Amino acid sequence: MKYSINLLYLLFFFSFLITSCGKKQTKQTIINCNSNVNIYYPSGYDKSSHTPSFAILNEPSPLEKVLDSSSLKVSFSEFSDRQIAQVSFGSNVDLYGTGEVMGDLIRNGKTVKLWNTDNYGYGKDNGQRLYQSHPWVLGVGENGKSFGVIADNTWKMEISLGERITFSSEGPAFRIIVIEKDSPQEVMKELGELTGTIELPPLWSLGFHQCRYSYYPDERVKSLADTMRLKNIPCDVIWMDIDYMQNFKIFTFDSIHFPDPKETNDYLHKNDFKSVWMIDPGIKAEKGFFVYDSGEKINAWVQTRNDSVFLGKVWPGDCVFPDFTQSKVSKWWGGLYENFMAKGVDGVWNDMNEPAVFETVDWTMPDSNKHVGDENIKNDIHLRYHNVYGMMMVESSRNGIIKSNPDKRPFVLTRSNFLGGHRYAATWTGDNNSSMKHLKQSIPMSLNLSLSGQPFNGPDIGGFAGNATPELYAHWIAVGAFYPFSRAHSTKGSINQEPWSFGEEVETVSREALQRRYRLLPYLYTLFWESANTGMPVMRPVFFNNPAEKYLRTEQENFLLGSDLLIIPKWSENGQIPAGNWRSISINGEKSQNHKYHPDVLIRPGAIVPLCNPIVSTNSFSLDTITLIVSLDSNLSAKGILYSDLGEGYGYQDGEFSLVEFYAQTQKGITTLNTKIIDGNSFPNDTKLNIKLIMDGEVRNSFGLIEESIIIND
Ligand code: NBV
Repeated sequence: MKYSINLLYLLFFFSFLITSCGKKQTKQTIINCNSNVNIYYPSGYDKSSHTPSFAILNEPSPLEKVLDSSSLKVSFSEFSDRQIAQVSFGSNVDLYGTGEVMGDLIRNGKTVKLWNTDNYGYGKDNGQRLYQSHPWVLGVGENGKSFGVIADNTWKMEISLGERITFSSEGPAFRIIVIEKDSPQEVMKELGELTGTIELPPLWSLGFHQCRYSYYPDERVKSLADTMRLKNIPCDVIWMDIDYMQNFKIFTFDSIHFPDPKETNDYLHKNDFKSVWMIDPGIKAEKGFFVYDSGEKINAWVQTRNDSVFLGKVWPGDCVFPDFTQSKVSKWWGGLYENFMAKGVDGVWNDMNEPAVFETVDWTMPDSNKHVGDENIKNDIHLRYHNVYGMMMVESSRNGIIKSNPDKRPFVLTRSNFLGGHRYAATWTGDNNSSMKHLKQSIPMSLNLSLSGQPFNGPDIGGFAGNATPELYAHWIAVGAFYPFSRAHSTKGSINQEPWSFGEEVETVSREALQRRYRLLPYLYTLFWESANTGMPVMRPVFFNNPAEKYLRTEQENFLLGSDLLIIPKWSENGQIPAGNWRSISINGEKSQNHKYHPDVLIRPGAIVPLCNPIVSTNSFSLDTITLIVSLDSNLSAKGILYSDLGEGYGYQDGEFSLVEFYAQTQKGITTLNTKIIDGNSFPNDTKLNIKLIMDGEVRNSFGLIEESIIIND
């Protein structure tokens, strides 16, 4: 405690120093834009050092009339060799965002370094710089009025959140974009407008993923898949980590352990699984290796300050690194996926893309390395492009995968990324530890990533480094079923960490946890659809229910899945619950309230949550029968929404989807449920509805067909 007060004191002291001594104030220009967005340019702003913007996809349109409506003050200065932007926001504001960070949900008093770092066990720099950079802060003031601040800057930077928000960069002067709205939800939507949102992912990627460093040989992969099915554990995806490659050479397969990857993938597909395979950026510098040779031909590599090819050590030994600032390199890289995907690969995992480089001072390439660029992206040093290296890589991967499989939705998972990079890939939070501390930490971490524009994220369930205990694994899988991205993973040399590895009790907990996730798929998929359309996160902090309520603002154990379900992990002791009659529900017959591991799940008063039948793979997803969990509010009414489509491909863009609303209302003691198809052309009209009206202390069941008005009797 004392320690943190001292730290806070130091932080304020330094921000005071920066604001008062040795500082050279810089003039600024303000451009007022539509939708309450203002852009602030410092006088020394050189466009060519920052454009095209990596974060901003849709430039806000300037207003003709200049307004000075902002309640925030932005100032620019130079201090020593750093460029500084400060945003003053008044008092009583809670700050969030700043991307993938360790520590509390509330970011006030914190400092984060934006320098993408391979940070095993989150040990380096006390976890204050991790794999991704999000120069973004969300502020929530009194009455819920909110703002968002983007420092549109890829250069190495630090964000300190004291009395002011201070961005301090090692690069040239940069612009600040400020969004001001009445609620944090509106700020998130505006962020989605500016950065673009995720594209609708394939349904299978919302299932459970089983990973390990590494499952090999192919027979082990198959027997893992068999055991999943034998034990009736819901699972959609098996992951192939780095050991599937021939001597760690990307786009190759080990001739002994994976002699026929197509056959392995076929086997998985036959058993209703998908496969995801890893691709790293480091390419073995070896003449005769087709990836190296073909890249060499187009001078694809990042250069040293002396204009020679940069060589760095990663898994295969000496490696070269694609320079994704060149569009020809990005295209060449994308093209490499054609034969790879043709082996039946379903998804791609881009790891080590900070980029991580072994045996170097800072575990990456030198700041002075050179990127060649092209007519769109200017040539510049690595200090400028380091934080977006992973983002450029996944954009190139994604484009190549789409080209290879034009009828399928791509799935890419990335370790490194930047604000706006959610457009190209989902993410996981890197190498956490198998510890209760990191399990608890995963909630605020995923929430802040979600509040930084990346809805599709989650940590390694069970923990990556070290060994999970049965107790830890049970807690983790029980909560992990509710992460937007739900994948179990563990490192080489650790004990087995599959759902059945910890004895019968944990196996049962795992099965039940994942059955809960799978029954929730219609709801979850609707949330991803909402996110793709509006930028709203899937996993949300509790204060999203009522941003004006100060007591909800610090809650970081309980969390919301969408707006209608509140997840209460078992370790949550005095967790805050929003006002109103939030009722506990059973998703698949489980009794979670008194369960040792399963989080209690509460439904919002006034919500209707759709469930599908129990399934073990999204391949069997169907809307033949929908269960609706209904909880009436104090006006005795409830409403829910369901989006559905084929879960794959792009038919939904041509109307092959359905958007349905459900309404329940009690009048004169009779509760009736009605359905309204509000959009799309593909809802099965013979869908059976199984309605569960959650009352205080009892559940009333009723059945009917979709187009009927259904009376919920007892
Ligand atoms: O490819 C091996 C691992 C991977 O399992 C993990 O998820 C990544 O974060 N990778 C890092 C490299 C080695 C880690 C020790």
